[in-house]
Amino acid sequence: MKRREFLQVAGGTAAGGALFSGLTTNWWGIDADPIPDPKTDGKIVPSFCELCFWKCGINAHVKDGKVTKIVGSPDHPLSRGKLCPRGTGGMGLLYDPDRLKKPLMRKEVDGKQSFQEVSWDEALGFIAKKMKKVAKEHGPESLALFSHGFGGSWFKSVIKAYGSPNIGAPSWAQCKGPRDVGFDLTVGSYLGSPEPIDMPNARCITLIGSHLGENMHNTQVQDFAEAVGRGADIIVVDPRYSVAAGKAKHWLPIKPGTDTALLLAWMHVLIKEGLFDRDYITKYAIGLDKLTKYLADKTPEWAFTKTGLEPELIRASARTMAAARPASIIHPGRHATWYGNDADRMRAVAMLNALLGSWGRRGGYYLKSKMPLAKYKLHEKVGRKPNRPVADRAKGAVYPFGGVNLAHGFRDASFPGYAEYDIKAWIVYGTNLMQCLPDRKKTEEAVQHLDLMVAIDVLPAEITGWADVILPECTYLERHDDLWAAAYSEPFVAMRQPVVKPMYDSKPGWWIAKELAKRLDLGGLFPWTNPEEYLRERASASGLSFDELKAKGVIRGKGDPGTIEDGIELSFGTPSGKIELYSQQMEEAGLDPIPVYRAVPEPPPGSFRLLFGRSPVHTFGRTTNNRMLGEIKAENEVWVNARVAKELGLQHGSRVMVENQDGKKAGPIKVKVTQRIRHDCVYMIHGFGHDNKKLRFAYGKGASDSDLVSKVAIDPAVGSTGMNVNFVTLEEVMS
Ligand SMILES: Nc1nc2c(c(=O)[nH]1)N[C@H]1C(S)=C(S)[C@@H](COP(=O)(O)OP(=O)(O)OC[C@H]3O[C@@H](n4cnc5c(=O)[nH]c(N)nc54)[C@H](O)[C@@H]3O)O[C@H]1N2
Ligand SMILES: Nc1nc2c(c(=O)[nH]1)N[C@H]1C(S)=C(S)[C@@H](COP(=O)(O)OP(=O)(O)OC[C@H]3O[C@@H](n4cnc5c(=O)[nH]c(N)nc54)[C@H](O)[C@@H]3O)O[C@H]1N2
Ligand code: SF4
Ligand SMILES: [Mo]
Repeated sequence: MKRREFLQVAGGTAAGGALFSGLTTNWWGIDADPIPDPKTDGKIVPSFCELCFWKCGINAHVKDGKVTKIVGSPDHPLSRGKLCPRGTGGMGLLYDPDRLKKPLMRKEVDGKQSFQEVSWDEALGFIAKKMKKVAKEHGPESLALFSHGFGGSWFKSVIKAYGSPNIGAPSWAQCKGPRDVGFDLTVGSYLGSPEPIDMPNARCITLIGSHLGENMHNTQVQDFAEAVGRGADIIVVDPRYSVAAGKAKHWLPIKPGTDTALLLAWMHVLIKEGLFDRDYITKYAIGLDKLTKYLADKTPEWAFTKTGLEPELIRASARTMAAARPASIIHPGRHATWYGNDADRMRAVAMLNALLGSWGRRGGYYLKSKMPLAKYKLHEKVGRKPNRPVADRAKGAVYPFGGVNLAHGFRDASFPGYAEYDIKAWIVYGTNLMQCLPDRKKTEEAVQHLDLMVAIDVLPAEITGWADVILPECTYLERHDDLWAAAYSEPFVAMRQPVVKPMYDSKPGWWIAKELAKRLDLGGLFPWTNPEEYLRERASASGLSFDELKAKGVIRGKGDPGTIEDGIELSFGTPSGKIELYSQQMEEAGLDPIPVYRAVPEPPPGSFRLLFGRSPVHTFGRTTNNRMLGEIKAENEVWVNARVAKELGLQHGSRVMVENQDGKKAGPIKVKVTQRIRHDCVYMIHGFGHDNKKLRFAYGKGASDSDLVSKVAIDPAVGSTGMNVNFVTLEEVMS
């Protein structure tokens, strides 16, 4: 029998709660003191959203202890009084009947494994004991913390103090890693989140993939809408006619995987036709001569043979973006892990922006500001210092610019002998590794090698079914988190506070972390009894009024000037101190100093490249069980080009199984027959196709693209996993 069978999580019962009354009452008792809501006669509590990672300011309306609606905070720079549909649907998570309700432990009785409800004391006692054993037998470095989402900060502090450097999230090597590295190599800055782009003042915005409007990061979509409303030119490069493409002056339906060729050809046109910002480049950049020479033969005609895009369309779009410079943005995107040559593509994006003179310019990229926050014990280096390197890469593997830990690397290091030492324990906070890491089977196998596996979640996501212990965190509407000092055009500090008390026997992350720390003899990290005490002290040490934070949820600061037009003197964090159009760093690492277009394998005849993206009303798989949002979109479809569908005999609404090159299957899923996608690829929204029955609403609805991403292409500079390299066939299911 497997060491860990996948178990469906049983829901908690009300009766269980009485057993552990010492811990179940809301002894911290801190509903924020809210202000009356004149319209509903209820209360309004300001806080910030966690339906995705953008963290907009919310005003939650509460009546009789129940949240009645959630709206955007007018005071908060990221929401400006508006939310995206997901944020508005936060009650669908709070009142989700499938929520995790009590701590659960995997127990084996007569050879049969099941989850049993236990007290917090038993669950945390067990975890602490196992963690001590792992530390003693294998060293504390053998524990990996996977943590995604703002609430993970408490656990990061505990795990650092415990002595492990192995902390990672899928938001790097499965998301923006290559983008940040591409920009860092070129202009000396990771872009981070929110991206520093001044879209409201842009006169041209070019989107490469980046499907704004479907990708629903609130402020960006507001900014994009403002730019469109003002008549900015929009250029969209996407094999799919995205929502944003519907607003575009030029839509470039590119052959997937060939964007670097297009970027090189665009730069060729800007240089050849003298359309680039020569003064800016002369002052701020190095390597123009080498780049010019390299680009000599990267003509639109050359790019046509790679991308399938008409040379005249390439020229016309290059001229459009140049006419608007420097208020012309090539959007950096976010989910950049596509083909394994992604850092190079993103370098080309950064270089094209440089030729347009957009870095540090109004209507281009601004430099962010941030308000300083006082450090507290939690943020200091305390506890044991790790004395082994991070275990995220194979022995001998070198990713010269992989500055951030690789989440899939910790998974792989759980197989004996892969890394310098083995990972023996996982704590998984707020990330559904079974859906977000490529090659799910490998993730399932990795779990079998562990001595301890803990999942901290709000829902019975697939990952929880593989845990030894499941800890039910309360939702973002029921807890405090640490202060957030955002780096943005205008700096601000925001505070999350409970809108209502935690339901069931769920607990806030800070409480769970604090109780765990105590049992690990690290209690000194949390020298306070309730978080208001800590937050008040930290706010005041940072020169901020806690009472103002509590009343408004946010304090806005005055930013430094962010653009040349505002009066900054530009400097760059690259080795040369300039924009690098030719990268010595890459050359020294044995990689290409100028981005090279490299063809990626093509789907064999009869197969299609699997592409995926976002729904405006869902965040990955974390909202697909949300019944409020499910009313708008309850399942995904697979987009199939109309001509292809005809050839395959598929109708709109036909149900198909999707199978990839490795025999992995997903579905059944409905077909969306559309002219809005090329013939060589199919497309799905990520986050559907849950197979944990305890997600009663989402279970079995649609299909999971993750089940089909069994192959990846690793970026040699970053170590990130390009995932758009899987090919699928469709087979109709007759019912
Ligand atoms: N509503 C909603 N919004 C979200 C999220 C969410 O879950 N829900 N998630 C957030 C997160 S964490 C991220 S990282 C971002 C991701 O959002 P983006 O950064 O916008 O993601 P992409 O992968 O660039 O965008 C997918 C688009 O790229 C196109 N595409 C696929 N392959 C290619 C190609 O080879 N070339 C080109 N030019 N286009 C291609 C697809 O057709 C699709 O339109 O969204 C964020 N916003
Ligand atoms: N196949 C495929 N893989 C992908 C992507 C894709 O498009 N396709 N996208 C990639 C990208 S861009 C990213 S950023 C990653 C994201 O991948 P994940 O980090 O896995 O993101 P989510 O799917 O939002 O999973 C979040 C988990 O946190 C839980 N959760 C929600 N709120 C809370 C909370 O307050 N506390 C706790 N403790 N848990 C909570 C949810 O129930 C869910 O289980 O996935 C990457 N992987
Ligand atoms: S973009 Fe939407 S889901 Fe994300 S934080 Fe803002 S309101 Fe919440
Ligand atoms: Mo992401």
